[in-house]
Amino acid sequence: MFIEKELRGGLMIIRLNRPEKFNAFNRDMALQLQEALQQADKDVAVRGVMITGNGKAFSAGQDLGEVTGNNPMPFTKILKEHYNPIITLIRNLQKPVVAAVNGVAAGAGANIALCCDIVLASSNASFIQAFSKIGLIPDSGGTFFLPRLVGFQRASALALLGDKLNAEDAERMGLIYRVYDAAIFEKEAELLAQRLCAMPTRALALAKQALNNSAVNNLEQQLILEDELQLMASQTSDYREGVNAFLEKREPVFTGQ
Ligand code: LHQ
Repeated sequence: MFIEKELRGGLMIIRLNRPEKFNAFNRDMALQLQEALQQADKDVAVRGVMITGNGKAFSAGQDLGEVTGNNPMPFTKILKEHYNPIITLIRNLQKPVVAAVNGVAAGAGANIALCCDIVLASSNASFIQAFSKIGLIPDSGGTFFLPRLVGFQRASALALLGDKLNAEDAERMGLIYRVYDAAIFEKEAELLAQRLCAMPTRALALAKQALNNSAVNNLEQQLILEDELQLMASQTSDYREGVNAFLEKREPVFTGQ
């Protein structure tokens, strides 16, 4: 299997598993990742997802062996059937998705990480919009997320130059949420992801939906959407539990419902 799944409590840990190829994506790996994300979305026992890489890298993006040689896979097939569904699945997943970037994240590998709800990185990690170095343009949502994360100027520079950005610089420019020293990274990333799993899952999903739409809505549309989604949040049992726990001066116990 090119994707490993492990359920720890409410957290589904998804590990990209082609370490000898720096977790570069071939078709099977892309389809297996889609399947794992779909399963995480459906399974009520799953309250959050963490994606990380086995070995030294997070992911080196597209397996360039698959697009070269005698029988190369057509580009549009790769985007339509591999990467675009992965990005859409992550953004629409009704649970928080954390990217735990353990090493280099390049090309589509970088952009899969950057579309996650919270991006954490090891001090060993780096981010490369490697596309321009081989004559391509950023895909897998790169041209959508990059300018929204770091502003147009930095997005342009990263996309055009394809420079390697280390984790500290990525954190400083707001590309990612947080970098941890490599020695404590795995533990801290899981702690944060587990924390999310104990939170009001429905409300997190609704917040995610609002943020997704904020990229395209104007203020008036966004205020209307917040009104609709807040009403839905207020009808969850986790909302009642949150308020009761506050009034009773105790810690809330959220069930995700
Ligand atoms: C790889 C790869 C790789 C195969 C490392 N493929 N083997 C969409 C539409 C359609 C087509 C094209 O793509 C896309 C989306 C994209 O993602 S385009 C961007 C594709 N990715 C790249 O261009 C990155 C290529 N890789 C690199 O630049 C370097 O390998 C990085 C910077 C990631 C790591 O460098 P190093 O730390 O020096 O490691 P390395 O280069 O020695 O790689 C380790 C092994 O992994 C090595 O295998 P080997 O058998 O020689 O030890 C590499 O061949 C293999 N590998 N990336 N994308």
